[in-house]
Amino acid sequence: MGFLEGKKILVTGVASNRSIAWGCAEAMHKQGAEIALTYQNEKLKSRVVEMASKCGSDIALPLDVGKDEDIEALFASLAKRWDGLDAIVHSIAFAPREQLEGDYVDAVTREGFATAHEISSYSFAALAKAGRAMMEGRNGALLTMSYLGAVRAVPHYNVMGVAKASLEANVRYLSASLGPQGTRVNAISAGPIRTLAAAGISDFRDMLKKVEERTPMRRNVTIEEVGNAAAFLCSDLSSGITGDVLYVDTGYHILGLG
Ligand code: NAD
Ligand code: 0WE
Repeated sequence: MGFLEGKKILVTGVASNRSIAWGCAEAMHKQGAEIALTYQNEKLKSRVVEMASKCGSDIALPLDVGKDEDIEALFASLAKRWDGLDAIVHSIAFAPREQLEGDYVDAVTREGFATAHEISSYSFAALAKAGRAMMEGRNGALLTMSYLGAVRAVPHYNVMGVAKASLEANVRYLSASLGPQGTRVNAISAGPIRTLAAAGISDFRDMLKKVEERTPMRRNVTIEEVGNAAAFLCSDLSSGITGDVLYVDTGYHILGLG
């Protein structure tokens, strides 16, 4: 029997079969969880519907986290299918493309900063707030995806790093706020993975190669590995862990002079 048997888990951020969110959904389904997926727009709908069916689910709902009405409608729809919710996986980030190029001070703008923070950090609190009622009193878990750029200045990651620092602080504040009702809140800080969000980032290949050469395990991490850690953090096996950031990066973050 899987360690997520009987759990109902909402997974956001599936855009392709390379998405970290997909690694999470598959790993959680394997452990016996019931899964619901969300898709950002109509273009992604049919793909996400099909991927939901691969994890035995017929629940695929629209969610653009830039829209308050989408967030409200999501939990209203979910409440019609499920009597409660055990976990939410937030696997969403966005900054305008120009923000992720060149020098930070040259690139940053008021609008780029606001968008990155709204879509990549505020949205996690917004999902926590809207999902709170359905999660109350059932040992719930919230999980989000971060990156090393939250705590180190990584070239070109720029305002996304500042937004990930906000996201990790969000994890701590949400965990203090929701702990009393039994909801735990954590993040995984994943190593670089070739996904749609990484496509078109110039030099991403070089970055993967550099990490592979230097990291303790001498290879990059996979979405299956991130998914398995995510399954653990959304399960009762991690019942004593909240407010924390778990690095799933083949050890890269422990290096000094890599
Ligand atoms: P991905 O492109 O597969 O997933 C990103 C998701 O964000 C997509 O599904 C997209 O639809 C969604 N999204 C963007 N704007 C949205 C909006 N307004 N409303 C709803 N959804 C929106 O890429 P990924 O690498 O799987 O990214 C998932 C998470 O993992 C992100 O938070 C990213 O920062 C984080 N992460 C990625 C890496 C990496 O190297 N790929 C490393 C560490 C952390
Ligand atoms: O969080 C991310 C990337 C998130 C992301 C990606 C895009 C590309 C398309 C956010 N916004 C956008 N906007 C777009 O228009 N990662 C952890 C992957 C990533 O991106 C980098 C990295 C790493 C790692 C960018 C520069 C340097 C390193």
